[in-house]
Amino acid sequence: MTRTIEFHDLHPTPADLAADVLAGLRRRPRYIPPKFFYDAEGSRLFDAITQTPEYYPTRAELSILRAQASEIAARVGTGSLLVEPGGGSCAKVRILLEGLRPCAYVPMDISREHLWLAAEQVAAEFPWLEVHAACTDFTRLLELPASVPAGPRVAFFPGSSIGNFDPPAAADFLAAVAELVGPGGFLLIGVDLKKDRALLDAAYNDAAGITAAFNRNLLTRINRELGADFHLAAWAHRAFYDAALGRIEMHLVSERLQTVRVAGESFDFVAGETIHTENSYKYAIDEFRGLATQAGFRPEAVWTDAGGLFSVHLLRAAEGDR
Ligand code: AVJ
Repeated sequence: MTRTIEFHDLHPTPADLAADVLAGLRRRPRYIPPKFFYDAEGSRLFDAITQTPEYYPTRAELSILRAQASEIAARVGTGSLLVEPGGGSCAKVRILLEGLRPCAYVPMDISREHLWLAAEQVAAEFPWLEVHAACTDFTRLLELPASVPAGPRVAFFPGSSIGNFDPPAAADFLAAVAELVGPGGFLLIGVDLKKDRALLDAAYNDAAGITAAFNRNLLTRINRELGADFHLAAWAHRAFYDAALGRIEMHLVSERLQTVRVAGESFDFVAGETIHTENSYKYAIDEFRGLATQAGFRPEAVWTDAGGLFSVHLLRAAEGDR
């Protein structure tokens, strides 16, 4: 029997919660990056969000991937090296594996335990598949493990995670992916579409309050890990679509004048003051194609779900005519 799974610790150093939270609370407006949502409870709450009736992106993207799996395989071909930045749970890629028959699958994620468990399950489920799980920050995309096999490269970036970057940073990220896959390489990427504000607002304000719990869990995490004293009852969830900026903004709102201690430092909040915790940009199809083209990709195909809520783009890195 051949060995079908390898684990690689590339840049396993976790992001520095203390430094980023303190810097984010000192500035105005206050901002804590969304990557810190995902402790064990935050990851559980995010999974629960994807099950709410209001949060359509996950269901819509899965329906597109299922409907187009053979079309995607026909366009991309078999035997490629399939790389998934941030592919911590390896869930959506399962839909593509039989069709794509990649020479190897490389999920990359900063959350080592989560990644290794998920990678092991994929390797067990697809015994023919060579898996190289790379524990790394996906901003360090270009350093793949040395032992990954050579092959035409395909990157997979589902979930509209691209929406967490502001457009210039999204273009930089796409340019790095273009470099990673090389000329002629592919990117299959899920992108949430601009749409009616009511649907967007509802998706980030589910009636069961799971998104609110997900947002507020950030404060629980900071209390636990940084010895802070955020009083949860005095903080409210707020999420709204800003049509001019084309993004959902999530905030935590201070409901009264209060002082909070975080890692030995004091922060005063007036009533109504917010901590901005997430942006989630939405893109019309042509708008996203423009961004991708700027970053060195050519649009190859795009698919949407029956409701026209979500898009999956197949892009191909330009061959030297940038
Ligand atoms: C994981 C970034 C795609 O922006 O929709 C869901 C995260 N935040 N509900 C998104 C999220 C609140 C999600 N992404």
